Amino acid sequence: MFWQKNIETLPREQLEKLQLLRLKATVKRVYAKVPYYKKLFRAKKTAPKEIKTLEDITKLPFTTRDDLQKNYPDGLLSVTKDKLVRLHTSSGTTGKPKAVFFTEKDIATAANNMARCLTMTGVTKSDVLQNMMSYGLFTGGLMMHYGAEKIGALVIPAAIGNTDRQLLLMQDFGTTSIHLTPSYALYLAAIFEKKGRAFRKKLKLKRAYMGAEPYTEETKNKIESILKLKVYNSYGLTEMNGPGVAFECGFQAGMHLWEDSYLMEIVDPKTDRPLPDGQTGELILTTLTREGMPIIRYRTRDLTAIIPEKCKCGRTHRRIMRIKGRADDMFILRGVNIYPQQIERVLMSVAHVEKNYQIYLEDNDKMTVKVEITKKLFDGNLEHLKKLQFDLTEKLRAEIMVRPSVELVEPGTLPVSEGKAKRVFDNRKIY
Ligand code: DLL
Repeated sequence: MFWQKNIETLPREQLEKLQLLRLKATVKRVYAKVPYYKKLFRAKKTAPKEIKTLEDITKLPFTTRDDLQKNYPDGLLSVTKDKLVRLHTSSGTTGKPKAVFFTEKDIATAANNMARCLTMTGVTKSDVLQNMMSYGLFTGGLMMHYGAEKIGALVIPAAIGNTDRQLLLMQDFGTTSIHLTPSYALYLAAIFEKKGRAFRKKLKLKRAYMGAEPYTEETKNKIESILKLKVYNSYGLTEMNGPGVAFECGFQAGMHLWEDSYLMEIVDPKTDRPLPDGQTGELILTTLTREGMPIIRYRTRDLTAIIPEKCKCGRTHRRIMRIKGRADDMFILRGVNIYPQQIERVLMSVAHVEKNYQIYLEDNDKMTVKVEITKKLFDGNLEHLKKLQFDLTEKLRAEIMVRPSVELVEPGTLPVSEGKAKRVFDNRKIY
C-alpha cells in the first residue's frame, strides 16, 4: 500500500532532478538567511552557485552537533520566529541540548513522511495505534502521533510506562499497532510471557514499530516471536524531524529513506571521504524541504550502508541497513541519548572525586557509574561517603534524566588505559 504512490515510486532520474532542485533552493536559502552558514560556506571557499549536480554536495561544509549547540537556542533559523509552531530538543554533550524548530509546513511534511511509513506496513484508517513513546520534547511521541492521525487511524497517546494501563488499553480498544523502543518492547515481552497465551489471544496486535535505539536482528526476532506480531524498524533523529526518516516496508529488508526530503551520503568517519553504496560508514543527511531550520550535511554519527538494489515493493527511494553503531561514544538508555562527557562533567564538578571513572550498562536499563574518590574520603567517615554517593546520583540524574547506581571506589582500582580511555562497557544483550 502506498500513501503517495507517484512520489514513492518516482523513477530515479526524476527523483534526482527533484533532489537537485530542492538542494539548490536549500543552499540558497541558508546562505541568504543564516549568517552562520554563510560563514561556514566562506570558510570552505564555496557558495550556492557551486552546486550544479548532486555530487557537488561534497563542496559544502558539514554541520555537526557542536554547530547546533554553538547556535543554541535559535541561531540556525531561516525564518522569523512568528513562522514557527514547534520546538523539539535532543541531548548534547555540553549541557545545552540541540534545539530544532518547525514551521507549520515542516510539521506537515514530517507527518506526511510518517504517514508514508505507516501505510507501507499496512496501516489504514481502521487501525488503532497505541503510541508508547514519550510525548514532549522528544520527537518519538508527537511526530508518530501526527503521522498516524493523518492516515485517519485511531491514535491512543499512551506514552511510555504504566504497563498495566498499556495492557488494559490494548485489550479494551483493540490496538492493532504499537510504537515503542526496543528496550520497552523487551520489558513488555517478559510480561506477555508471564500472562500466557490466553491473554495474547484477546489482543488484536499485528505490528510493532521499534526505533529510537539500536537493536539487533535477534532482538527483533525475539520480540516478534513472543508478542506474535511483525516488528518494523524505524530510524530517525530530532535534527531531521524525529521518526519517519527511514522505515522498513512490508519486505523488511532495510529501511527506505525518503529521498525527496533528505539527501543522503555515506562517508568514511575518519577521512570524511564519500563511500560507495554498499559500504558502511557515517550517514550524512541534508534536509531538502525544511523551511524553519534547514540543515546541510548533518553528521548523524550513525553507521550504516546504502542498499543500492531496487526493493521488491516498487519504491525507488533507496534503503539503508540496520544501524550498526555510532562513530562517537554516545549511547542510548531508556530512549535517552547520553554522552560520556555529560557524566564526566558532573563527576569532575564535585569535590573528592578523582579523574578515573567507568560506566557499565546492563540489561533492564541498568547503569552503574564506578568512580574513584580521594583516599582521605574513602578511608574516612561512612556518612560522608553516603552523602557523596547520594549527591552524585542526584546530580547525574538531573543531567542525563536517568538515575544511575553510583559506586565509589578506592583511588587506583580502575584500570588506566593507554591512549583513549575506554569509559563505557555495554554488557546489554539486546545490542
Ligand atoms: O530517537 C527519533 C526517533 C523516535 C526515531 C522514534 C525512531 C523512533 P533522537 O532522540 O534525536 O531521535 O535520537 C536519534 O537515535 O542518531 C540513532 O543513534 C538512534 N536511533 C534512532 N532510531 C534508531 C534505529 C529519535 N532504528 C538517535 N536503530 C539516532 C538504531 C536508532 N538507532
